Amino acid sequence: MQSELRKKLLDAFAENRDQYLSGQHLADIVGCSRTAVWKHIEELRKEGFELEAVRRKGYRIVKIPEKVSQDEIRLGLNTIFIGQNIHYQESVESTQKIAHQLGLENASEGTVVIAEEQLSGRGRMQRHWHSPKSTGVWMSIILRPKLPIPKAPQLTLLTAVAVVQAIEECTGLTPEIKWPNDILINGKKVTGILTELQAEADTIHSVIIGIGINVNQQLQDFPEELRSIATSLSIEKGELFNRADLIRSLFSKLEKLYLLYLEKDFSPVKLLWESYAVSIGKMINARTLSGNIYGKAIGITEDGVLLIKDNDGKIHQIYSADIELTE
Ligand code: BT5
Repeated sequence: MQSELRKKLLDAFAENRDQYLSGQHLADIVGCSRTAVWKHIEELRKEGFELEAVRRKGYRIVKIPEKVSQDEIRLGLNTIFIGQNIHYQESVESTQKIAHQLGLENASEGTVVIAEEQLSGRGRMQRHWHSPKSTGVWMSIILRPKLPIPKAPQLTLLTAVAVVQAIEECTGLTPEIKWPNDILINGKKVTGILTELQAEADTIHSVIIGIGINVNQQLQDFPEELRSIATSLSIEKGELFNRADLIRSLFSKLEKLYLLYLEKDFSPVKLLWESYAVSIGKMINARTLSGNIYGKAIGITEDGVLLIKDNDGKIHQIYSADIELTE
């Protein structure tokens, strides 16, 4: 209830960014007393919001804190379910871990775990994901599609499309997707996606989609070993970006694509994915658990499986691998 009031208040400020809103007007919109409005405004101030109060005019938001907690993200969020329920913490081991727990506890679809920093962020196969404080987007989203398990990889590809669209919208940069889960700008990794499942028998109970986006890091913020392979939006564009804007845009793109996918299956998403894919049509080396496969990436199947044609003309279906572009 408290948080419902807070959301209405923030929505009112978001819709009237440059105007003063009187205490009474806010109380009417939110449906509470003027004293309650005042209390909420004091709480927002404690969280770092700057709210100007002018006698006989009312309140106006002057500055939003550079954080990615529920309140900053809710300011102008226009989704139905993704991001409507946010678990925010300053510092966590991994947002995946918390999201898994919430998934088991039946958290609603679209629940998101976000942190300012991760102490042991992880990639695929327990690799480390570098997640320094307040410079990137480190989050995990819980979805509950009623799908058979083999379809789950499609959600990684769908998420990649949503991330690319959000980055394009917020920065004007044009990222590319490297199958299955890397988003690159000028050949360097700006985002990684980690899709994990909670399944019962052969159906999905929940999908935990981990997304790590490098936003405001500078080169020296990356450890030595990542400097030649990783980048951030800020390095590429030469300016700093508001992470909450990016997250809102991502929630909105993701929700639209996900609803489209549930209604029309993977085909429309596949077309979009292919338009952003850097690997298709190129010679690649795929390192799989059962060995290396070298050949031309000729496309993805309806299930999101990568197809590689080797030099003998044999077509291999790749379900999971690290790929390297060799041309
Ligand atoms: C991924 O794994 O790319 C998936 C990364 C998912 C991270 C998110 S953050 C929120 C959520 N919570 C988590 O704990 N994880 C998820 P993979 O394809 O295995 O790539 C991992 C490799 O990327 C590492 O071995 C490094 O080489 C490189 N790497 C690590 N940190 C990076 C960074 N910040 N930017 C770019 N590359 C990085």
